[in-house]
Amino acid sequence: MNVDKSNPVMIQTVGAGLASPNKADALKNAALELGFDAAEWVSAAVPTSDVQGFSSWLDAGHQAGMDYLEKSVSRRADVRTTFALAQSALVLLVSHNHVAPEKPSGGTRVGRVARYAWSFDYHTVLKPVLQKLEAVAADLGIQAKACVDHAPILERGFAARAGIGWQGRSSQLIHTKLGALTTLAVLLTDAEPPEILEPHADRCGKCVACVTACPTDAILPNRIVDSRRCIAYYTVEHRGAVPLELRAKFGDHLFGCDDCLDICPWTTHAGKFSKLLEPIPELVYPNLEPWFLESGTWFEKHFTNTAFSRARRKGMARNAAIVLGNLRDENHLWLLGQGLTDIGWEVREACAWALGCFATPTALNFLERARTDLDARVQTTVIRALKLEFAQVT
Ligand code: B12
Ligand code: SF4
Ligand code: SF4
Repeated sequence: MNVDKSNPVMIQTVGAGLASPNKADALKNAALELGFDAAEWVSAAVPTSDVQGFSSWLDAGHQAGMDYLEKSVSRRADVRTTFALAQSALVLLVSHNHVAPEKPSGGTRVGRVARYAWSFDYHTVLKPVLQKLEAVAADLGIQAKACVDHAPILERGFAARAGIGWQGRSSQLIHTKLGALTTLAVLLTDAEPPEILEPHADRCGKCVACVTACPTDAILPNRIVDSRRCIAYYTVEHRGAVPLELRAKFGDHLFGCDDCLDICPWTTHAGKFSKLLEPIPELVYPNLEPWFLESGTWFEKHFTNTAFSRARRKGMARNAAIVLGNLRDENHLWLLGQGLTDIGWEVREACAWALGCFATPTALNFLERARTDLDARVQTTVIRALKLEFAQVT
C-alpha cells in the first residue's frame, strides 16, 4: 500500500485563528464538567509515521475481515477530509472501569461481557454530551466536530500525541490515573492548537503482563494486535464461523475481551469510576436463552442502542454456544440442542462444536439427529464432533 512519505500534513491556519489559552482552557474545562475524565489539546496534523504504521498493519492482514479500514487510509492521513476546517483536536477520555452491578435472577446467565459493552452503546450515550460540547465551542467562537470511533481517525495516535497517555504493549491508550479501561473521543476544531503537552513517556517499562495474559497470543512484539487472533474481533466484528483452533481459548468470553486491559498494573491501581456510562445488569449478565429461542426482530428490539446489536442475534448465539461448550455444564445442553435447529448456519455449527466438547451420551444423541443438516459446513462439524475430535477432558 502506498502512503504519502512527506512530512506530517501541514494544516494552514484558517477559521478561528489563534485560540487564546483562555478559550482553549474554557473548552477543556467544559469537557471535564460535562463528565469526561480527561481532556488534552493536540494539533490536527497526522504524522506520516502513524499512517505508515497503520498501512503496514493493513498490509500484513491484521485487520482480518474489517475491510472498511482499508478504504480509509487517505482519510485517516488527513482529518480535514472529515472536517475541512480542522486545525486542532481536543482529545477526550472517558472511563468505563465500572463497579459490577448485582446479577439479575432467572435465565441462563453465564459468560463474560467486556466492560465497554456494559452500558448502552457509548456512541449513542456520548453523542448528546458531545453535541453540548460543540455548542460550548460555538459560544466561544470555535467551530467544532465531535468524533467517537466511527469517523476515520487514528484516535489512539491523537491521544498519545496529546500527552493524555501512551500506547501500551497491548496497543491500548493507558492513562496513569484511569488505567486502560477507557473510551476515546476526539473534538476536531478550527482553532489553532494552544500549547501542547509533550507526548507521554512510555510507562510500560519491562512489564509484559498484557502479552502474557492474552489467551490467543494476539499481541505482537511491535505493540500491535493481530485481529485474526483477537477474541474482541471474533466476538464483536466477525460474521460466520470462528476458527476451530481458537474456540477453546475463548473460555467464557461472550462479547469483547478485557484480559489485556484488566491485567495492566495501571488498571489495577486505577479507581473504579464511570460518570457518563452506567452499567445495565441485563447487559452485564445477559440471559442467553432468548438468543436461541427468539427471532432476529426480537433481538433488535431488545438490544437496540447496545453494543450487542453489532453482532446481531446470530453472532451472539454463536458466541454463547462457544462459551457453553467451554463451560460444559450439563444444565445448558438443552440450549445447545435447541441451537442445532437454528436458522443461522453459524449458530448450528457452533452448537455442534460445543456439544462435541461435552461428548456425553445426551450430547451425542443431539448430534446424531443433526447428521443430516443440509449445510455442508455444519455437517462437517457434526461428523467431527461425533468422532469425538472436540471432546475436552478436565
Ligand atoms: C479496529 C479497532 C479494533 C480492532 C483492532 C484493534 C487494534 N489494536 O488495532 C479490534 C476489533 C481487535 C479491537 C479491539 C478492541 N478495541 Co478497538 N478499535 C478499533 C478502531 C476502530 C481502529 C483501531 C486501529 O486503527 N487499529 C490499527 C492500529 C495499527 O492502530 P493503532 O493501534 O491506533 O496504532 C497507532 C499507533 O500504534 C501507530 N503505529 C502503529 N504501528 C506503528 C509503527 C510505527 C513505526 C509508528 C511510528 C507508529 C505506529 O499508528 C497508529 C495510529 O496512530 C478504534 C477506533 C479508532 N477510530 O481509532 C477502536 C479502539 C482502538 N478500540 C477500543 C477498544 C476499547 C477496544 C477493546 C478494548 C474492546 C474490548 N474490550 O473488547 C479491544 C482491545 C483490543 C486491543 N488490545 O487493542 C478503543 C480504545 C480506547 C483506548 N483507551 O485505547 C478505541 C479507540 C475505540 C474508542 N473510540 O474508544 N478494536
Ligand atoms: S482483547 Fe483479548 S484476545 Fe484481544 S489482544 Fe486483548 S487479551 Fe488478546
Ligand atoms: S500490562 Fe504492562 S506492558 Fe501491558 S500495557 Fe500495561 S504496563 Fe504496558
